Amino acid sequence: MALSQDTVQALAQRLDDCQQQVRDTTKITDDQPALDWNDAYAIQDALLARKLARGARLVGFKAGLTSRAKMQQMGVEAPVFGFLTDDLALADGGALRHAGLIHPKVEPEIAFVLSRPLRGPGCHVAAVLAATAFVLPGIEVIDSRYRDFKFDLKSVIADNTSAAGFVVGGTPMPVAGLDLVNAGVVLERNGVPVGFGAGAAVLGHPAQAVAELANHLGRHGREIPAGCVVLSGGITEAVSVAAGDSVALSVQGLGRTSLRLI
Ligand code: OOG
Ligand code: MG
Repeated sequence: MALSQDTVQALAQRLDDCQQQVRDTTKITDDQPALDWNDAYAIQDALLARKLARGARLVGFKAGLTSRAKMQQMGVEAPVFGFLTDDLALADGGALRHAGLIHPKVEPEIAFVLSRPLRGPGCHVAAVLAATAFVLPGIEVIDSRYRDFKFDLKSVIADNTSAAGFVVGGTPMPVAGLDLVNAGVVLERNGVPVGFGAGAAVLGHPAQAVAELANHLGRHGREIPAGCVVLSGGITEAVSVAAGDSVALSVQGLGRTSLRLI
């Protein structure tokens, strides 16, 4: 760790305030060039602690920047991991206030829910599939707290990987017999298809992102608990949304989910 505990807390407060007050900020690595990976995740942990202290509950985890399309769009080269709290969860078809967000985008994902906890190191695709209760289509809303949605990997980790909301579909499917690699994905905005892909876009198989999350948490002595939601990462580029937009996702074999910006 290159930063003091006080600096970690102050940076978490800065990002938390930006989210609550709906304003952006410069990347934290601009002021703290020495910030290391442990600092970045320590700031994310401090952000989670602040939310839990306000009464939020941890309901899941997310992997991000797991597809080439996302890595190229954001100009970064490796996956990142974040947390999901209950205040981010929308009901299927639910609405999110655009005025409560800075510059939101949506992305199509495959969500996993585990029947057994998973802990790395050594977690792999088959172990994830064996521990998966069901999968669902998921739309993630991301809203970087950084100006113009521009960041480096350490800054975006500290900012809980831009997490701002999510919805998952209502029909859970067990993974046995599903082809998550070839599963076609169509993202629609206002009825117009705007993103296309297949599950393989995420690290060759979306369960690989869950395995890497388990390995990441294992390095910090933690696990993915049974029953929580895991978003495996955007399959296509993220798409900007405005107030009044409706967004729908269909994933072959998994059905549809949708949300609205009001
Ligand atoms: C970082 C979060 C990326 C994903 O699914 O790739 C992410 C960002 O692009 O703002 O959630
Ligand atoms: Mg995402």
